[in-house]
Amino acid sequence: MHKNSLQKSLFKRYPNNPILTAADWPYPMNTVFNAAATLLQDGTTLLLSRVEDRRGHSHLCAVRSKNGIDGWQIDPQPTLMPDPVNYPEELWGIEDPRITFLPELGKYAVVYTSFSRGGPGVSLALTEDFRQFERIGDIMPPWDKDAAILPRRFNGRWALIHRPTSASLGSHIWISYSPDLRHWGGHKIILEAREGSWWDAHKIGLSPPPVETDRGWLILYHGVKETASGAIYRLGAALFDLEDPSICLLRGDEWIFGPEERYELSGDVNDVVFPCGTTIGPDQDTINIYYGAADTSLALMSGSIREILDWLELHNSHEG
Ligand code: BMA
Repeated sequence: MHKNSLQKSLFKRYPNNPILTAADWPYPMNTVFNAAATLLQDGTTLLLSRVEDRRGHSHLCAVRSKNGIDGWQIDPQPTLMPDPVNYPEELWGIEDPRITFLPELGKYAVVYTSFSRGGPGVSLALTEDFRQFERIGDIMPPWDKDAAILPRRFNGRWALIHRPTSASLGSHIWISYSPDLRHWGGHKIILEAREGSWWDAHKIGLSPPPVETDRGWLILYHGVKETASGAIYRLGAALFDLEDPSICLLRGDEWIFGPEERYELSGDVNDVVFPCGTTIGPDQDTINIYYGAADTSLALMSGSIREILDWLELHNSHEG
């Protein structure tokens, strides 16, 4: 019996999870996890998955499916490889992408973690087809990760949600703005990690890119609890103002999704669920969430945006 079986879950796991594992891959590698997701113009689901090779370095590989569930076509070669000669910040790999379609540019923004000697930083590339990429390069220096761009400008400026870490301040979620996607400023904390025994104490980060709803920007974020047997990565929710995404309207008290199934509890890193991408169904309410499980495989769950927002209203708490 699952520990949460007495509580109604907001999400249903796909029964044949995991949807993608190393066994599916057309070339040698170690693991596939933490994939960005988007729906292409023709309705195809594209996942840009993080693939870790057998040196331990990651690259990105595109996989496509007509129904977003099975029949995945995996690119026969890595789609986006680290390029440390031209981008030294990519020395030890590129990880954990998030995709946002930017209608103003007619391009997808792919924000990913570049793993440099200085630690993880945030990099940006633009693409129209996930075959050719225009690298903008490092947009936030180390330590910084878990970033995504919002799909439109606010008062003329693009907005980036990200998670810098510093010894004195800790690991909270920030927003920064840019007139041109290259120069960023106006940095501000928008959601703080809680403290003490909370599930999201000390370290939080954006998971998938914010989802626009009629009540505000829905942010699903991961919270990390340090325990005697290691860290537990779970998912929580918060809602931000539609016109000013730096304003937090609601924040859930409990986590809404955590590791319970075998493939989430055990793998290269135990006790991790780590979503980096969502797609929205034709009913405009179903949210499909693609998540890395135990840093080893890719899994899928779905829920209802309306139910998550209703839950947030009942569970709103700004205590820390
Ligand atoms: C985080 C990120 C994720 C990873 C998670 C658990 O810090 O590096 O890529 O899934 O740790 O190992």
